[in-house]
Amino acid sequence: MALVDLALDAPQLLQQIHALGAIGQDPALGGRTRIALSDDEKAGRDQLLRWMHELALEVRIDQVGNIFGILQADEAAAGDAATESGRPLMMGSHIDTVRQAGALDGCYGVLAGLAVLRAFRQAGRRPRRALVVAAFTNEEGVRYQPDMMGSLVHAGGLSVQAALDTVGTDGSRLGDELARIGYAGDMVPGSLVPQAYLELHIEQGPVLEAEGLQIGVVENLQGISWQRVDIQGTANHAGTTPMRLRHDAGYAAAACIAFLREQVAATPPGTTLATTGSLRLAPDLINVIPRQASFTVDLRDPDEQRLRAAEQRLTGFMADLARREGVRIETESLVRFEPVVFDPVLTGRIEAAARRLGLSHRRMTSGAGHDAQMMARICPAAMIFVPSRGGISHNPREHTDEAQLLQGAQVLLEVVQDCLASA
Ligand code: HGY
Ligand code: MN
Ligand code: MN
Repeated sequence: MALVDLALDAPQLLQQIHALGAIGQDPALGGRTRIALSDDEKAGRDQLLRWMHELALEVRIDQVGNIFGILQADEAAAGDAATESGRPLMMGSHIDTVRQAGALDGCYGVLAGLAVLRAFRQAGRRPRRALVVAAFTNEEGVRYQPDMMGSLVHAGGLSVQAALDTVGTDGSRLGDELARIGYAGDMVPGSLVPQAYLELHIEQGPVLEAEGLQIGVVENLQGISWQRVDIQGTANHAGTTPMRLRHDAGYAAAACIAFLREQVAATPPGTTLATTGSLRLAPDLINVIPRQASFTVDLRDPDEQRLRAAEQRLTGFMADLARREGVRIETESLVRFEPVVFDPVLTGRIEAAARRLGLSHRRMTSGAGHDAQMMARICPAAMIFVPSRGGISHNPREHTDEAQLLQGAQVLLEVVQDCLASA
């Protein structure tokens, strides 16, 4: 029997997902692009603030642009704000995107959180403890590294100044862009310490759909290692330089990328993932042996030892390759987050909520990084997944059926009610 005696405004939630998805849309290339702190992302932020004000939420923006919409508690029932009993229950995610993204990654969790607060508003009810919806800055990390930056600063893992001084892949300074779009707030990051943090998100992978399940109870999240590799070789004529005399940065980069693929395929139990998403050659001309290659490496594994072993294998391979090919190889670590285990009490509540609502579910690991992994540093945190069609994400074809989106939001509301009832 569901706990919930509040009703989600389903049409409003679906309409807002659609409306936010229209911001930054790219009819020519498909999908939408709202890279962190771009004009398109500002437009998304502005829209989110309008929706928060429509709900008469207290809106606060911190010094790295994290946005918080707050529904204050019923004074009579609320605990002491200075103690655990008075701490808010926080839901959230992000509204920045990768390039040509789907409409759901991040946005779904933020707007479902708003839908939960709207359920209280429309019932004329205040919760026993404040409810907060957060939209964290720069979750994707494609312009400014690291990813999950806003929630990392909130959790105390990166200083405000270091975040503001971060230089992007386009040479811009994060703090300048934040001021330019008008989201350099005054709230000190981390001053909102939640009693618990819940993040509803699309799975972005194939598991739930493949198993015909409706809800993912996310109990852990894999470790992430991002690095940039710069290889310096020697430009030379493609037609006159014998193969044995080349110092070919392009070949060396390709050898590293092939090594990564072969290594993860050959290493049991096959949980390590390796991706090169960005590769640039210079001078990038058909008849010139590349002088320079620059590429990224994204390594992930739920197990810290295996992730570290994958990093060490690549380091050893590159040292040997540099000697063989007479090139110089330099690496820069961009992101390094260890695997995270979410709060067992919260995952138990999610599992119980799915069961009460009669939704099929399973415990699972998150392949993607999420703000919840940063919030887990300062409070109990957990995630709820809904299926992704074809396991597709970071792609305009990202899709989850409306019924599935609403089921996920219902579970979120149910878990919030459960947390409030047990507070
Ligand atoms: O990279 C990630 O997993 C996340 O989408 N930032
Ligand atoms: Mn996301
Ligand atoms: Mn993403």
